[in-house]
Amino acid sequence: MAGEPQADCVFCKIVSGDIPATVVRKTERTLTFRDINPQAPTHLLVIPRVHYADAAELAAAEPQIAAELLVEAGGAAAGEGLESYRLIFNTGAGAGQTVFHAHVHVLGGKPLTEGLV
Ligand code: DGP
Repeated sequence: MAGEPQADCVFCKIVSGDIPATVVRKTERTLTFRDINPQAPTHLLVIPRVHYADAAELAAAEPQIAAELLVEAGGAAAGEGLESYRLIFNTGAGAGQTVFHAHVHVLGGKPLTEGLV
């Protein structure tokens, strides 16, 4: 069912606590934790607790939670002391999405003026 936890989803397992993560921030509806494979000095992931395959599906079904991802991303960036940062929503395998539970990457702590990451 839409939004329900998926047994084979690594981020659902982080939400449930079955897989550990370095959580830096949480709300009733979101979780923010450090990426296991950081691509920048600060690399966080903000996810909804509910399961949707990507950010567009989340936004269609739960627009308030989708908006909260952005609020949390900004709050997390400020909490890391970042003045500049990049938000990335990889959507689809062809765009590099590997975990099919909606998430936004928060990248910062190095110059990000060239390339995508
Ligand atoms: P994407 O390519 O947009 O689907 O990014 C998924 C990110 O999730 C990738 O940067 C690595 C991260 N990741 C995958 N598995 C885990 C995990 O078990 N723990 C944490 N903290 N991050 C994970």
